[in-house]
Amino acid sequence: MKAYTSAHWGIREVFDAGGGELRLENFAGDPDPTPIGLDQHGDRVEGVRVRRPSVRRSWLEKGPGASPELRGRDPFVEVEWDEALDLVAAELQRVRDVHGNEAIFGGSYGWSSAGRFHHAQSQVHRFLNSIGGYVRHLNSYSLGAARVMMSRIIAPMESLMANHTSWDVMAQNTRLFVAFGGVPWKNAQISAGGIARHRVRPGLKALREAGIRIVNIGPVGDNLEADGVEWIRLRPNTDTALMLAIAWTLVDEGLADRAFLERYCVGFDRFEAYVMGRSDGQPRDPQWAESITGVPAATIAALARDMAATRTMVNMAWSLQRASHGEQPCWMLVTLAAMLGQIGLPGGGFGFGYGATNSLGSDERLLSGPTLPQGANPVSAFIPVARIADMLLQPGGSFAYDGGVHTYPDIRMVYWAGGNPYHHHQDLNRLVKAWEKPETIVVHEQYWTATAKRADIVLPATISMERDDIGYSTREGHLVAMKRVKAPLAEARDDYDIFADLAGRLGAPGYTEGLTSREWLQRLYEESRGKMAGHGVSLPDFETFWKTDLIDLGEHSRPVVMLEEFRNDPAANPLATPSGRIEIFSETIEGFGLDDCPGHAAWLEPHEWLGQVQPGDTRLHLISDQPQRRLHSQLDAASHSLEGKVAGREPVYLNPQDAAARGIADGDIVELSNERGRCLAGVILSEDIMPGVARLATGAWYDPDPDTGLEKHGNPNVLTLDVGTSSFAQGSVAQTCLVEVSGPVRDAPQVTAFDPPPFVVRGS
Ligand SMILES: Nc1nc2c(c(=O)[nH]1)N[C@H]1C(S)=C(S)[C@@H](COP(=O)(O)OP(=O)(O)OC[C@H]3O[C@@H](n4cnc5c(=O)[nH]c(N)nc54)[C@H](O)[C@@H]3O)O[C@H]1N2
Ligand SMILES: Nc1nc2c(c(=O)[nH]1)N[C@H]1C(S)=C(S)[C@@H](COP(=O)(O)OP(=O)(O)OC[C@H]3O[C@@H](n4cnc5c(=O)[nH]c(N)nc54)[C@H](O)[C@@H]3O)O[C@H]1N2
Ligand SMILES: [Mo]
Repeated sequence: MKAYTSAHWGIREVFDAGGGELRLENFAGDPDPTPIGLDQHGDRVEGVRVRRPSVRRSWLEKGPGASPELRGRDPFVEVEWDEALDLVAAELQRVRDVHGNEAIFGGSYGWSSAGRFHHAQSQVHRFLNSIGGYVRHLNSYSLGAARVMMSRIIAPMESLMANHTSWDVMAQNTRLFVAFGGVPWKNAQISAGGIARHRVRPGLKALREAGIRIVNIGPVGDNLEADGVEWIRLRPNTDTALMLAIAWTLVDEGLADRAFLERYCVGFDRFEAYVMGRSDGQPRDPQWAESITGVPAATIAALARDMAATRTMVNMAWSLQRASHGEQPCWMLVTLAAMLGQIGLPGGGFGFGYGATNSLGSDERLLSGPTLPQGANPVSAFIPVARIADMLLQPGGSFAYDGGVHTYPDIRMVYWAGGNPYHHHQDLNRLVKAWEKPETIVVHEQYWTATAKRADIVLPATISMERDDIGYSTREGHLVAMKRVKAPLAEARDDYDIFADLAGRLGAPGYTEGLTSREWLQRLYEESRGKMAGHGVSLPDFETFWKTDLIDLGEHSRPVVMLEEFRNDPAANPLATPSGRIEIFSETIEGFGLDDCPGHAAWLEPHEWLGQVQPGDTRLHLISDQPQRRLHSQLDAASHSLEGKVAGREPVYLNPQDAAARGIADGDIVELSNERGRCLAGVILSEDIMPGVARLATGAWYDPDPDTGLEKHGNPNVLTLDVGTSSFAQGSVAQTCLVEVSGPVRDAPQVTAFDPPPFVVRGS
């Protein structure tokens, strides 16, 4: 073996394959490794790399703001690095002089690469801070609603995520595991920062071996792979209604744990009045919930009794809050678990994302690893991350967020490194219009993604294997010397070196602090080593670490029970909420006076859902979940992702009943459409998706036909809705979407997503 490398999907061993080629193999210590990324090299993927600095022709010839409608169509001109860096530096200078730093959007959301130092998003933030700041984003697409809600009512998501009850504790103590949205091992292939040991499939297997009953609730049946799982089919976006009816039954039958609610919570009486219908005459009983969710009332009532009768873990997927009123399932999950009274007991209470990434339920020790300091940002303007198109379209407009009202800044320049908004954002046709507003868009990319193709200046970035880095992820139990194993492709450079040269041109020595990449690795490692020593973990010095290649922190494992200290002594260990307890009713949120987020969990109708589909209306609810064969849009051109396509398009899963009604067969190409856009996809028929619902994973590279606007490859974000979850958290609502499905489509146009953009020589 030559060295280790690490990615969000796992640690890899790198071997020489002869003839200058490399071969990647799974880390030998991983009990359940994933195939993602093993094929990340080779001509097919390298053919999509950005090779040289490239400038959009109109921008190069006519300057900032030239023909913004040609972004994505204009050819590029390749230029020398010095010229590209001079152009970027001069443009940053111009925008700062004329409009100030608050005209630069540097939010730069995205997952970029694992590795603690060459983390593109941290680097771009640090760089922009060193030249006077930038407009930032708050929260994530992952947990837009949850982050704002959970910290108001129980605890910040960071601390909840890091302290989920571990799989070993559940195997020993849980009797009933109820999952809203499954425990998809496909998603647990990933952990931000890398993985030594994939634990979700082994964890689920252990639950079954321990005889634990598993109930999965949702529109999709194959997202909890274990023997004997009971699947309750539920209409998308209606989980809150179902949980309310469980709550109603618990109250009605005297099964709610009044002692727990009294001691550890505030405001149950307000919620109780709502759920029982005392406040508005509408009891949220199982009959009521049946009409909304499609789940039989008797099933709901029986489940409520079973949950109260035994040690129950209630889990919810993150996808539930990536939907219209996504705050409500978060609040309802906590409310329901509180009523069951098992929060803080081994194997009871709630989970929020078992399976969403590998780290949830880990028993590896909680230690903070090496982190690149980002510096201070003097600019105060921000957006909730998913409000980017609103910001660009409405400069000076106002938006509500977490109880406040704020103003959208007037953005002239967008700087992105390590993310792909033409993958992650909703309603891409709207983003296309918003994207015409800035005068200049600079993107650092490894690949010719749809975002790179729509930039004015594209700077080629190295991939992890082309640079030295340190791999570490909280609760994943490893520290990896990620060594450079190949030379950068063509003229690709590290993001750090690009920013260092720009900082030099702009007179901002604070960015590098005079250190080389290697010196930074050493500094970050030594700082982290000091912190770990404080937690009783002794690490070797940097030189020894670099020679050792990999440090396994696994010997420090120990079982975790979420919120155990709080339960044991709520006075000594209060929560960071105003009351120090779980807020089933929140005076604070009620005080914000928002129609779309009242003072307790409630059922609020989604913007689009099956409840609006009347007889004769043929629309289906579209779920666009995370892809099994890649991380978002990353490595979509690699063979593992391509092998999953149907007729060269992203697969759309349809129930055979819905397909038959439309004359569609397995393997057909179909068109999905609504008033926002149209795309093609390849059909897989499956009984694991309930009638009325379609599933098209996110991440197929965006590939619109320039003449017809038809997206040819299967990117669901031409269909999804671009509004906030509510005026409280403003998260993304990707899972709230109705579509028509029609077909079969004959003579479908070819997919061109993986073609690099056109190039011309200067002046031609
Ligand atoms: N419809 C729908 N949309 C969704 C979701 C959904 O469920 N449904 N999920 C949402 C969620 S939860 C998320 S987190 C987002 C994810 O959205 P993103 O994080 O934006 O998606 P990625 O494809 O991971 O994009 C990362 C980009 O960084 C680039 N990159 C990697 N390493 C480096 C580096 O070292 N330097 C530079 N300069 N670039 C690098 C990669 O090539 C890639 O283009 O998508 C969101 N969008
Ligand atoms: N392989 C792979 N793994 C990933 C990622 C990836 O791109 N690829 N992305 C990572 C990231 S950034 C994140 S944030 C996490 C996301 O983790 P999640 O948000 O939990 O992931 P999803 O796959 O969108 O949804 C999980 C399940 O919820 C179901 N579901 C959707 N809507 C509803 C609903 O209304 N009710 C119910 N009950 N179920 C519903 C979906 O069908 C799906 O099976 O995944 C991470 N893991
Ligand atoms: Mo995410």
